This record gives sequence, C-alpha cells and structure tokens, in this order.
Amino acid sequence: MTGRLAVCVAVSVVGVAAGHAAQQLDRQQHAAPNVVVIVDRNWPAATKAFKFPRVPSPSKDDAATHAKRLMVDGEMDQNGATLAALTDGLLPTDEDEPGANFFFDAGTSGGSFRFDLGQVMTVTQINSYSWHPNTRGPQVYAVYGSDGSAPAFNPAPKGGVDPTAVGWTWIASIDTRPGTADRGGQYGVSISTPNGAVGRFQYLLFVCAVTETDDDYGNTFYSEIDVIAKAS
Ligand SMILES: [Ca+2]
Ligand SMILES: [Ca+2]
Repeated sequence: MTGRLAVCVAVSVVGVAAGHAAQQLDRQQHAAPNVVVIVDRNWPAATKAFKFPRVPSPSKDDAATHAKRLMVDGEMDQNGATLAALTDGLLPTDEDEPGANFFFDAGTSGGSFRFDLGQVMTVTQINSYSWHPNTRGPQVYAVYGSDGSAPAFNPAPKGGVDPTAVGWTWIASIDTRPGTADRGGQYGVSISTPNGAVGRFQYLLFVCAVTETDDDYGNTFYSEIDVIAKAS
C-alpha cells in the first residue's frame, strides 16, 4: 500500500443555504499529501453552463483535449458515448443525456480508462464533471499518474492489480455521493495542489466504481475530464 498515505481533506460540508443550489462536498475525499480536492454539486438546479461556485467550468482546450484515450478494463455502455466524450469539450445540455456522456455498461461494477498526454507534463489540475438526475450523478473513482519510467510499469493494469505496485502514483480517491437520499445533480471535482504541481505525468489512470448496486444503473454519467498541465 505504498503511496497510499491518505490524508483526509477535511473541509466541512457547507450545507445548502436557503436559495442556493450549490453544495460543497469536500468531505470524504482522500488525496496524496499536498493534493487538495474540491467538490461542488449543483442541485437541484443546474444548467448546461456547468458553472460551479469554486470548481472551474469545463475546458475545450486543455492537456487532455488531444490525449489518447484507452479503455483499460470494463465495458462501455452502448447507450452512451465513447471515451471521446470525456475530452471533446462538449457538454450535455440536459441532466439525462446518455449520448453526451461516457459511462460503463449497465449491470457492471465500473472499470478503468487511461489518458496518454503524449509526453511527460507538469500536471497542475485534474477536473472531472458529471450530470444525472439520480444515482448516476455522483462520482466515485481513484486517479493515478505515471511518467512511465518505472521498470515495472504496467501501462494498463486491470482490476485486481494495484496500480501503485506497477509504476503508478496514487493521486486521489474521489467519492462525491452526498449525504442525502436524492443523489442526482451536476458534480464538479477539482484536484489540485497549493504548490502548483500535482505531479509530473504522461499517463493518468481513472479507476471508476458504481455509486450504488441497488439496481443496474449505478455507473456515473461522466461528461468531461480536464487535465491542466504544462509541458516542462
Ligand atoms: Ca476538456
Ligand atoms: Ca464532453
């Protein structure tokens, strides 16, 4: 479990104040030392603008825009978009728009995918976005980074393989499920660090889990994932 020295980013929940449709869900986020996770939830009202109180809105021009995307484990849902939807800069215009989101197949427990940024970069932010009226709204995933240089590097570790044992560095484990019966909404997650560099990575691995197993529809509708980085 090397590299999993989790520190809780213990910022208290700011409840939904009267008249406000945004909620801050920073609790339950675990991240590597010096990595900070911010979670905003637009609920019950949200718009196609994906505008959040703190999390930046999705970008059409970021280091992931031209990343090579690879399905590492699991199956995509044929009712949804391919992994390209994660980096195309386009956003769903409605809270339940399968064709504008990537999600793992119904009835499966999730899976994993990888971004290849093309070269080692200094990653300063990883921002993920999702939107659904029900249990496919929240995000539950772990993200790892690698420069690909470790002798034991496995570029595509399947489920059951601990990525930290094969050349990956754990960055954060995200769980934005709110403490409310209604889990729908538009979620924005921003992973960053006060010192400017989350790490130097060419590859990012996202290991996604379902938000619930009460039915077959617990896989998150992921609308976009941005990587903010500089090539140096
Ligand atoms: Ca983008
Ligand atoms: Ca998109």
